[in-house]
Amino acid sequence: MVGKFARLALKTANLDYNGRLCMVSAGAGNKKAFGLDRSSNSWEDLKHAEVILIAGANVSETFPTLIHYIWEARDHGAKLIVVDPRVTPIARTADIFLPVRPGTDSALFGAMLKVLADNDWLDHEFIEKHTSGFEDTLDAVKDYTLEWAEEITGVPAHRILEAATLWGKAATSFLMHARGIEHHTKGVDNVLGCINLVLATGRIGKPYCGYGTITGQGNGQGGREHGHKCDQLPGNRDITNPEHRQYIAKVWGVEEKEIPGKGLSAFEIIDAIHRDEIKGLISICFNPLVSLPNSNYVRAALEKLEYFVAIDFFLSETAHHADIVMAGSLHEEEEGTVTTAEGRVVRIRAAVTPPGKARKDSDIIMELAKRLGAEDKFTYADSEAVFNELRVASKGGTADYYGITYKKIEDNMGIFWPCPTEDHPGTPRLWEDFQFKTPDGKAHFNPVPYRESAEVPDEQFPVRLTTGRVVSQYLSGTQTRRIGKLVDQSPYPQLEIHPELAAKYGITTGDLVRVHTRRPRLNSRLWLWKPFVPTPYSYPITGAEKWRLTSSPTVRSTPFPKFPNLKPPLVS
Ligand SMILES: Nc1nc2c(c(=O)[nH]1)N[C@H]1C(S)=C(S)[C@@H](COP(=O)(O)OP(=O)(O)OC[C@H]3O[C@@H](n4cnc5c(=O)[nH]c(N)nc54)[C@H](O)[C@@H]3O)O[C@H]1N2
Ligand SMILES: Nc1nc2c(c(=O)[nH]1)N[C@H]1C(S)=C(S)[C@@H](COP(=O)(O)OP(=O)(O)OC[C@H]3O[C@@H](n4cnc5c(=O)[nH]c(N)nc54)[C@H](O)[C@@H]3O)O[C@H]1N2
Ligand SMILES: [Mo]
Repeated sequence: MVGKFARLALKTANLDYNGRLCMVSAGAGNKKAFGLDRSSNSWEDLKHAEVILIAGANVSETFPTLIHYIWEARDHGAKLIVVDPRVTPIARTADIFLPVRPGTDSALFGAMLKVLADNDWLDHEFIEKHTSGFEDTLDAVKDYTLEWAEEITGVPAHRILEAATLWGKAATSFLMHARGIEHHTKGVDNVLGCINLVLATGRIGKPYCGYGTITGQGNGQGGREHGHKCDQLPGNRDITNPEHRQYIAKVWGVEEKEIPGKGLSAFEIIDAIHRDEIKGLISICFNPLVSLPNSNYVRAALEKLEYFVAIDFFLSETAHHADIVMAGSLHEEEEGTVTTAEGRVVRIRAAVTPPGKARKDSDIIMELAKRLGAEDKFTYADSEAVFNELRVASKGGTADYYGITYKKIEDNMGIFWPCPTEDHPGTPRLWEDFQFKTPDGKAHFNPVPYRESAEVPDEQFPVRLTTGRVVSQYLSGTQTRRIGKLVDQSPYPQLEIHPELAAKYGITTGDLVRVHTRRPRLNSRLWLWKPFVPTPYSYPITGAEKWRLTSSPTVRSTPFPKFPNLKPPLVS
């Protein structure tokens, strides 16, 4: 609805989604390799994989529902490899923990690929029949020795070898990654580095073998499939492709030329406001003042707008700058569907009605469309009618929902796309026929020569800073910073730092420190890291112990001190 509203009611090309700040590198990497942006498997496959590799994902704190699947796999004997600069709760339980320096993952994956090739742990038949680009990809890593990788990544050579050996010798495996490797100027490289490991061993499209990115927000997957992006139309169609435009124009009942072309992406919109090219903005479900980088620059843009509307159920930092705030609805107040990290379309139901004068987001959009003279395009009786239009709009696209109905979702506890016809059961495991969605129908290896991060430490800024989440706060915190117990657990953004570095600067847990970066500075309380301790646990681990291990926050050497008089800051 939002995509259609922007194009047909507001008549703007400039619409983008907050996944731009989230999984967009994974989406781009997946499209390059497979021609499709979806996790390859249902997590049922994860439960029976022999080896699981998790890179740049603090799953215990950020995706607790996944933990259940991982433990089940562990109970079946799965080995776990974790790649993260920090000892996260899941890293505590790993068989092999690879503590990379931030920004060096592609060197690690490159060296692992070379080990696979040197030992001939390759699936030659799969590579020959179903992929392209293998030779060039191998050529790009020919000099990536273990010693070289140790030098770059800081991970001991023998541990990289152990990880590659485990991966190489396994019969089945599952690889997952999240923002830790994706939020980089070379996020796509990192994603492709992972995919190369999966393709080299041919472990895709087969039972208990799989690969996928772990999505972020509730509908992070569905939100990036159906025309909510500046270059996209429903069904993952390309807004610059004349045939795709024709098709959607027909579904929407408009002339093809009425659909605007490719617009600006999220941060480009902020730049365009600064250049006076955009003067009005509507923000729905978005708190860019906190979530976009360079907040002073974003604030100046919001102030510069002639007209700014925010649709939110709480007065976020961003909404404070709005001319008009419209009280929208919670997820619990709307009917609809959500597409999970697995690519499974599920129903959500309204449990409560919006209080007071708040209205459902969909009602607000329909009312605005009416007042903008596009009422005839927004005459949906209910959420099922919106979904039924989406089914037709996505038909024939790569993200094909046509065969998914509310009833089928209900009867099957969700349906996996693509699902092209009503008698199609949906596709929990992609690529079983090895027919990839690339132009040549093959999965593509992509060479990943290692390059440095765009910004590296120097004399003036000698330390790496990376960002991450805590279990008790959700994103910009609009919702969780209002809940007392959660605020007690994480009253402030925290800085975590290795004890050796803290000692060097003469600072300790609980200190208030000021961090200067090449962009605005940050005041934060300090929290010390526990240095890495090799896994002291042997399997099987049982019930309560599992939960103790993975449900408590990232290893911190002392509990965070309480600051009872501090209220959570409203404007960060
Ligand atoms: N409680 C809670 N849950 C959430 C969210 C939340 O805010 N709070 N947000 C949701 C959203 S939108 C998202 S996108 C997901 C994010 O889920 P995750 O990606 O799991 O979360 P992050 O904390 O951003 O980062 C993941 C890990 O990457 C590591 N890391 C940092 N730099 C590097 C690097 O260069 N290489 C590697 N290998 N690792 C690195 C960090 O140490 C961190 O442990 O979580 C979702 N779930
Ligand atoms: N420094 C740093 N920045 C980051 C990240 C990081 O790791 N570090 N992570 C990035 C990532 S992965 C993400 S996903 C983005 C998230 O960026 P945002 O999407 O801007 O963050 P949220 O806090 O989820 O803000 C969503 C807003 O929508 C409102 N909202 C929630 N649900 C609804 C709804 O159903 N209807 C309406 N109308 N409003 C709703 C909330 O109250 C909130 O104000 O942040 C990115 N920014
Ligand atoms: Mo995200």
